[in-house]
Amino acid sequence: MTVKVYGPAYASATRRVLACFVEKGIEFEIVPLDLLKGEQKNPDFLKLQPFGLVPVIEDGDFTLYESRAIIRYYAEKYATQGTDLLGKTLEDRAIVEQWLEVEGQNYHPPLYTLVLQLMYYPKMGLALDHKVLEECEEKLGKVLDIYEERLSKSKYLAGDFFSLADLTHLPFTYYLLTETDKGYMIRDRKHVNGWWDDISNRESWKKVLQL
Ligand SMILES: N[C@@H](CCC(=O)N[C@@H](CS)C(=O)NCC(=O)O)C(=O)O
Repeated sequence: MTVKVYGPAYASATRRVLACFVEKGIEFEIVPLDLLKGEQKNPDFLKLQPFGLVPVIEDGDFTLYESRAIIRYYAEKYATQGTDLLGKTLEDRAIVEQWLEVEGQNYHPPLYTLVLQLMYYPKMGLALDHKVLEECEEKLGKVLDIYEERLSKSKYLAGDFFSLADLTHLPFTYYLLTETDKGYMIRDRKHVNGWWDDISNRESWKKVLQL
């Protein structure tokens, strides 16, 4: 069955879901929403996603929001179809979960603020808060030092296999490299840089960027 993804396809959290769908070979149809017009706050959409954010999926009569919950669900639902994104054992799965949590709790918050300020503030005519930017860069740098150590020992975050733990990093790291002047945070760390080149060159991610 074709899964409906309420988008737009360029939104970073939507891209997380689409990368998972392409890896798993899941058929999907994008239902575009105009975020600039605020369509995500329309009463009909709020019935699907009460926080007024994309993405949301509709799979038959099953509805789910929160991109990380969606990718976990489909990686499990189609465990034997397409790329295995969870590993083979319960322990593999636990390590995948560990790094998914690290991404959500440690990596994403400072990265989100950096990207928000550096990418969107100028377009919105807002002044940058340099103190906040410095704090976020310091926090993200400490997280990336831990990644560097980890990736010096294993090819991917959860082990020697590409998994949801890596995939979840794609959308916002992409912005850091393409929309800010902070790309050196990735490029100057040898193992993080090699890992990024590997995961961002996957066919799935290239396809998502074209959607
Ligand atoms: N934690 C949510 C975040 C979703 C999110 O922030 N979506 C953004 C697009 S990437 C959005 O809908 N922004 C519109 C708005 O803030 O009104 C997820 O991962 O699904």
